[in-house]
Amino acid sequence: MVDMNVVALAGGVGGAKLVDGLAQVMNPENLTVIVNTGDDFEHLGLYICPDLDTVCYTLAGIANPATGWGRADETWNVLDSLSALGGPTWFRLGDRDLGLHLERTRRLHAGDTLSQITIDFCASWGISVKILPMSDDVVPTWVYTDEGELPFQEYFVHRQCNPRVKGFRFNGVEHANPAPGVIESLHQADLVVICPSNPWVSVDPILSIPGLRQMVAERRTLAVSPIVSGKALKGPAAKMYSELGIDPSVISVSQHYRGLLDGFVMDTLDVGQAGFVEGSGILPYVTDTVMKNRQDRKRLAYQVLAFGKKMEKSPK
Ligand code: FO1
Repeated sequence: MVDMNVVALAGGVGGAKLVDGLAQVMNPENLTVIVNTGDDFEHLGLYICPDLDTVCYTLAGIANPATGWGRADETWNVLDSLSALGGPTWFRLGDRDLGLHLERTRRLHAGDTLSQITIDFCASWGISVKILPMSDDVVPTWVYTDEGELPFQEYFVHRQCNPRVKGFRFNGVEHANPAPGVIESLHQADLVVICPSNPWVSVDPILSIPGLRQMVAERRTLAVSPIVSGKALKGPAAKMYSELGIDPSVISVSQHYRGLLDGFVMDTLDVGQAGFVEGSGILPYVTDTVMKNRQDRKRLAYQVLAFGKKMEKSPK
């Protein structure tokens, strides 16, 4: 078991996999996960928090293994009857998943905070790792595209990431407060791990909460690349880089987090770029970063922590 206090910054499926690995090799009380809430949106009158749910379902061992999001052993009776009435089915909500959205929405309407609801849901799921939303304020991500500005899930799911991106906006982020526990966890962090999540729409919203980028810069921090040999393992990260005129490489990702990183974990397929990363003052660590199963997650997490422990805090 590793005794460092670790804070992980995570978004969707890729981040949840590494968090699962970290939870397998650490004492749960030493691990805090700050989760992106920029993907959150209201749909069918329900308030849906996809990245919080993906991280929690994964840690609870009930995530759909095929998609990474939503529940395992799911049924679709509600969506089928909704469809028969002409309702929108582009965002697929399964019967078990809907139970969570109904209860979260009920409690939010009753005045509970997202962070308190998350604490209670994690207790119900037997998750002892601390899971914190980045903020209890609503900070929806909007995507500027060649077809105009789209709310995140409209771009990501309804339009299947097809529109060409021009930029992103985290609505209201400048007035958002870190959720309770976020500042304290970063103060106590021996290591901050930026998970292999989409830098643009999963990590940047977290870093854009006032004060958080500075706090991360002051900690010993490493990132695990979500890009392997120019491609994202899942989702539109590489496509976004290209559409923004940036080469979708591990160097680009390490530069995306410039000023924050002491170390950078990249895949063996990108070993040729390790020298460039090191030349920019960031210590590279090359290993197999593709997590095909829970054993891969555990192995990568162990390597990341061993690297983080050895990594010196470099002056930034
Ligand atoms: N992603 C999809 O591509 N299609 C879906 O129908 C879909 C439904 C869905 C339902 C609940 C949930 O928690 C996540 C869901 N996601 C779906 C993923 C969601 O779009 C996330 O924002 C992505 O995983 C990016 O983080």
